[in-house]
Amino acid sequence: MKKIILSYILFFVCFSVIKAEDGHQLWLRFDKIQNTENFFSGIISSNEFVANEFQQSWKKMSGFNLHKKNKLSDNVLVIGTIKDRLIKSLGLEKALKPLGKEGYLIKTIRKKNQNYTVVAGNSAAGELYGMYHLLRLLQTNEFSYNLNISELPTYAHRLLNHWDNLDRTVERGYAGYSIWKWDELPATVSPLYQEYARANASIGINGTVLNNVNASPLILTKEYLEKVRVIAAELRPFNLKVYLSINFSSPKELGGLADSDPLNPDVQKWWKEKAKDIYNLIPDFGGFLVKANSEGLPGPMDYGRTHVDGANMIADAVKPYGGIVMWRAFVYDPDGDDRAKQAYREFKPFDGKFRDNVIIQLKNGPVDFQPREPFSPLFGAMEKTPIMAELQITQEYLGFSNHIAYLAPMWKECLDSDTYAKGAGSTVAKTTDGSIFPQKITAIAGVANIGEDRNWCGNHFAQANWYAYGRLAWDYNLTSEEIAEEWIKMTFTKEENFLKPVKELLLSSRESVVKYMMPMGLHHLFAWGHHYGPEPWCDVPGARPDWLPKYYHNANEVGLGFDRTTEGSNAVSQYNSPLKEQFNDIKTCPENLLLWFHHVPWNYKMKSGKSMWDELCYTYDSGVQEVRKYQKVWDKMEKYVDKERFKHIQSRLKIQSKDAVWWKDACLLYFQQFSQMPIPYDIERPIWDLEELMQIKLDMKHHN
Ligand code: BDP
Repeated sequence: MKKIILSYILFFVCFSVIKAEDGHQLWLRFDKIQNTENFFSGIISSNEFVANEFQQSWKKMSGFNLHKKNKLSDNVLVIGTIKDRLIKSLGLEKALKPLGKEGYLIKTIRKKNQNYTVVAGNSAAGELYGMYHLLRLLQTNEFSYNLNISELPTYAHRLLNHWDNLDRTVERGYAGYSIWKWDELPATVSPLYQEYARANASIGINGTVLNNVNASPLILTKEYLEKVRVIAAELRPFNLKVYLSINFSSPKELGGLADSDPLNPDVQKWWKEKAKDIYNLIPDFGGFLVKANSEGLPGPMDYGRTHVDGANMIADAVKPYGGIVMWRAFVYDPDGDDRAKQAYREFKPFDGKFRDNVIIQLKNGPVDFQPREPFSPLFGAMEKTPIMAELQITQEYLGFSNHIAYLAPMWKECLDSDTYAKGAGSTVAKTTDGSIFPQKITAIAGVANIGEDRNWCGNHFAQANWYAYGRLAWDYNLTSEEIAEEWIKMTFTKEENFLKPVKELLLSSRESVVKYMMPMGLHHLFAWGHHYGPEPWCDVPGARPDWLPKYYHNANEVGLGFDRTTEGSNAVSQYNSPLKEQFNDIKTCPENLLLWFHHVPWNYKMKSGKSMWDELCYTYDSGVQEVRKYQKVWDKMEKYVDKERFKHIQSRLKIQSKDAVWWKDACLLYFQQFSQMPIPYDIERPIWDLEELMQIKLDMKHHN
């Protein structure tokens, strides 16, 4: 009998230790940490909400709550704002001044042989972000009695963009249905909203656009605005503002007006009234995101007007309430000679003509969110109009939630690119954060990878991209490595034998995707109808040429690539010197962008001494080999990870390995028809025939 009871107890003990890990807690797991009893003797805070947030997480890490105190004592934790007498009495006023509304200090103050840990901001938002930073220090073993941290965000508006439709499908979403449960709102409020808000606040994200840029006019109906009001109320305590994408035709579609012409006074009035209604419901509403005259959506040009007319009309409507308009520059029409030139061509002439509450939202690259693009030349080209970068967190073009691709290196590549707008050092980051051009508004946006899946992102490792986006939006000077390290420690373990190899895997993962999908500047080789697999041969009669891979790769007997030099589309001329000369010359063009800017002969000699064709083959193959290596690395990690997450990543890597081979074989076998050169004999042989690959048609109805 004794034996049976014992084995029961053992069973339950073991069960609780290896309990299933669904990843829902993200990086906010707050695993137990050692010696916590010595960390803080109690807590002083006038902000109930922030103190409670801290206590909840602290309890998970330590097993107990901190006593509330009202007087300083040794090792006490103080969280407050400059309005608190205590914070003033500690002499922090001067240090807090330059930190703005959202910045904070975390300091160990030593007085009369006592240590106080102080988290202080100028506002509740500062306190909140400082508190989460302190939690991060605790989670990553970085807490000490020697803290002297002072932070403020680089961008004022740090937004997520949800491409979520009102029917709860998510455009380019790979993590299930939308977290916004429109059908049950406003009556039922999902606990997901606050969990989502907490996760965002913990990494400094302070705004969210709830609905798809391909916006339904319905979002502006009374019925939906009431639902939006409820979501806004859930997010507000976490300093997360709500914004909406709008359909430019709303006055006509919804208001029954004859048109939506921005110069029509009735249309202007309609927007003003709509803004008033919204702000009545949601006084801290952030503003509008607009995709207009892009991919068939309505816009001011339908009425012979301009982006300026459209944006300014909407800006005037939200101006009295402090709202902003993010007007997207993702525009391209089928008649242009080079899609990569359009945003610059269309927007540059309007520099200085927008209202001061308009900001232009620009994708990192000039075409779309390809695995590698040069930065868009419009960055740094508008001196009197603020521009914000739009990054894509969801992996539309990087293997959906199947492939592991840690994207911080890709975003940093863009943000750190020198535009030479005002001489050397004018990085994309600096042309958008107000340090080079005076900007009233600074902002950054990331297209979310979030859905209803228990693990939020469809892949445990894709959570790292949500995390990294937030951290970079707060401080783009952080390195990809620092961010990966924080994330791994909080999400998995601090164990060095796990941390090191997994960090290396993450750091190289995006480059591996580039290698097996589209190396050396290749782009848009995707299949028709979805952006997952390869179809460089794709030809759809009557389709827009710029929607077909051939438009981009131009493979022929001579060579491969898009000639954007002065001899070709001359897209190089949109870049400042010395970049335009550097890109224009095949010898100085960076080799990882060679086929973006040049049509290169198959036997062109690369820096390695290999022919372009051989280099292409070896690069594809190294992409495949790297994923194989990731499998080996991951299998060794089994003992450090719970079963559920281990298996999940293991199975994703299998898919990624197969897909990498699919990509390599499809592209090499197809291009070989033009190069007529052998695939170097020392690399892995194709396992497919081109004809077989050309038959593959994925059913991507829900994913394209
Ligand atoms: C493309 C996506 C499409 C988006 C569009 C956009 O394929 O779903 O609507 O970008 O950003 O990359 O507007």
